[in-house]
Formats: sequence, C-alpha cells, structure tokens
Amino acid sequence: MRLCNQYELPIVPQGGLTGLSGGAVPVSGGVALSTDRMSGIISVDPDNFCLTAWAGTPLETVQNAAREFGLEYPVDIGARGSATVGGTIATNAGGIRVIRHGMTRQHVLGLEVVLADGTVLSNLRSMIKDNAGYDLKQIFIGSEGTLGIVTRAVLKLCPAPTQRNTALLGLADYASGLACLGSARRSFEAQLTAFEGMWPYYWDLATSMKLSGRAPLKGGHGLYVLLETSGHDLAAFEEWLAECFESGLVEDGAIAQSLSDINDFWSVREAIGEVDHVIGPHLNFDIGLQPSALGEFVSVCEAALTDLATGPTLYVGHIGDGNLHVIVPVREHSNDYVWEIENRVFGILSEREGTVTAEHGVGLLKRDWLNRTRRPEEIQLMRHLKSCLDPKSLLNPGKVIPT
Ligand code: LAC
Ligand code: ZN
Repeated sequence: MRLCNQYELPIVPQGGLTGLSGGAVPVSGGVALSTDRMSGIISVDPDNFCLTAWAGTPLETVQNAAREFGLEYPVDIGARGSATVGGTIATNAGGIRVIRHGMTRQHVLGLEVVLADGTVLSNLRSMIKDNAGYDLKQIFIGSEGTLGIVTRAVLKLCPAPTQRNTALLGLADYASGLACLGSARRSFEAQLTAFEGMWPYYWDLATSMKLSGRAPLKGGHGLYVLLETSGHDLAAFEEWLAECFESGLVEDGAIAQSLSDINDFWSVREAIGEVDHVIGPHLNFDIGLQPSALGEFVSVCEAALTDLATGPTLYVGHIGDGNLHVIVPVREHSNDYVWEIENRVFGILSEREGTVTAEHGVGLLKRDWLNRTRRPEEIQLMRHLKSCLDPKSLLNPGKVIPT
C-alpha cells in the first residue's frame, strides 16, 4: 500500500467476488488486491464469545469454527462458501438472519485496516463497551474498500441455537404476509430468526428447477414465506401455525421435520443464485422500504415495467427487513434502455423514501443513483471523508461516491 501510494497506483480490493454491485471490478487500471492468501482463523475465544480471523477467510469457515465451540456467527448469506470476512465487512453484509441478529456491523468488535498511505490502523480488542472517542471502525464497515483495506477482524459470536424450527407457508397475498410477520414477531419476539418472502413467479421458477428434489408445497399462492425460529420448542411453533391456519392467514404450510427438510426449504429460497443464471440477461435490484410498503411497491413496479422487461420480474427477499431483490429480465444492457428501467424503479422507490441498495452495496452499479436515496449534504460529507482518508483517490476509485 505504501508503494502504491508512492507511485499513485489505484488499488481495488477483492475478496470472494460474490458482490452484485460491481464494487470489486477494477475500472481504473492499477492493482487488484486479492485477500485470498490472507485466510484463516487466528483464534477463538469462547469465554468472551468472539473470534479473530484474517480478511480473506470465507464466511463459512468462520461459521464452522464457531460451531466447534457450540457457538454461532449468525451473519449468513447464500454466498457463504466464497464470500470473505473482509468483503462482508466492506459491504456490511446483511442476509437471512438480520431480523434477529442485525447486519455485519453489529458483529465487528475489533478491526484492523490499512489506510491509503500504508498506515496500519489496528484495534483488535474485543470489548463490548469501548467508548473512548469516535468509533473509527464503523467508518470502514460498509465503505466498500474506498477508505481503507480490512486485514483482520474480531467478530462477536452468540450461543448456537438448541433448536431451529423452519416452516414454508403459502399465503393469499402480501397483506396476509405482513399480518403473518406481525403475528410471528409478537409470538416469538427475538426468537424469530428469519422471515423471507418469495413472489409467485420466483417460486414457480425456483421449484421448476428441481433443486430441492421435491417441491415442499404445492403452488398457486400469492406469496410464499420461509420463516425460522430458534431456541423455541416445536409445540409452541406448531400451535402458532395452527392458529394461522384457523384464522385463514395461511393457506398451506409445511414444517421441516428433519435437517434434510430444512435444506430443501432453504434451497428454494437460495435458488436465487441459480435463477440468476437461467433467465438470461437481467438487472438486479436490492431495494429497501418499510415491510408494510413492499406489497404496494411490487404491484406498482410490475405495472411500470411491463413494457420494458422481456418477461415477468422476479421478487424475492428478506421481507422481515423490508429488503427485496428484484430481478428484471432485459433484452440487452445498452445504456439508455438500462437507464430507463433503473429510473422507473428508483423513481417509485424515492417517492416512498426507500433505499436504492439495502445490502448489496453501491459499488459501481448504483453509484449514479445515490442521490435518489441520500441528501446532497450527506453525499458532500461522504466526499469530505473520502478526500481526508484517501487524498489521492487511490482506494477503489470510481466506487460508491458519484463522480
Ligand atoms: C439473497 C442475496 C442475493 O438474499 O442477497 O439471496
Ligand atoms: Zn439478500
């Protein structure tokens, strides 16, 4: 980093390359800096519920290391096998258990980063309460490699859940989904660990791909929900579900009876990785709104895209967090055409005060839309921070902040 600074060479940090916003794509020449060989667990500290790992360690390796001590690193995403500690910190990765555990930011106790001039800023302590001045690590979490490069981190762990209850539900529409979310929240409080939603076109495509070997539910519903509670006994879970059936909230449902059921249920949701590959050219959106606004957003968005998309748009995501992934099939990636689609989606979103990126980051692809979701004063302060920490603009140039 010192040499790059001296010779003014841009640096693009790269982790597992699973990002969806182009944050790790080198667009300004210079050096692509891989953390591949900076991989491994440095130590696990079960007494203090934390572990220390190198930036290039795959997320799954961290999860497995915690499990050996009866603990859990609860940040979880479909790309767990390749996504790295450094990448998940750089993007403040969210994923499937945010409703219970929060995002990556909530799990970083200590952080080491290398600044643009080669200075090593190291604070690998693991105290929960550490309030001596500014919490500097937070500036780097979610900065997508534009302010510094993550090298090591101390991550907070929690006890591994004794029991996981997983159910797949078919509901009439989004209104029922929202009511079901409210009911699950009230009944299970913090034990509700996931509440994922799949709209019909996504469900039909994912189940037709036969990834799971058997379709866990028959189709024909207006919305599908995958929900999970942890540490809750099965009887209470079944009782809650029975009430949902009786009140007509849920049309059909199945509770996982085995680990292989759990895997089957999740495979439909995580088929998004493969669906991406089978539908041909498409655009990915990662929008965020209040959960109560998602149903209406989908209807308005569907109507707005009919004349532009080449097929039905897919909607799937973390409805408990108000975060939806929208996959729009397109005929090509020409600038004007893509702009037209993005402009419509982000227009609908900004009218509702949503965000243009909920968990995938800004990177390159959402950079020029940042002003649809951040005020000018906010963007100005981001620019100040950037020029203060990276005066030569060498760290992942052209990303996050509009040029
Ligand atoms: C997911 C990724 C795409 O939720 O964010 O599956
Ligand atoms: Zn997601």
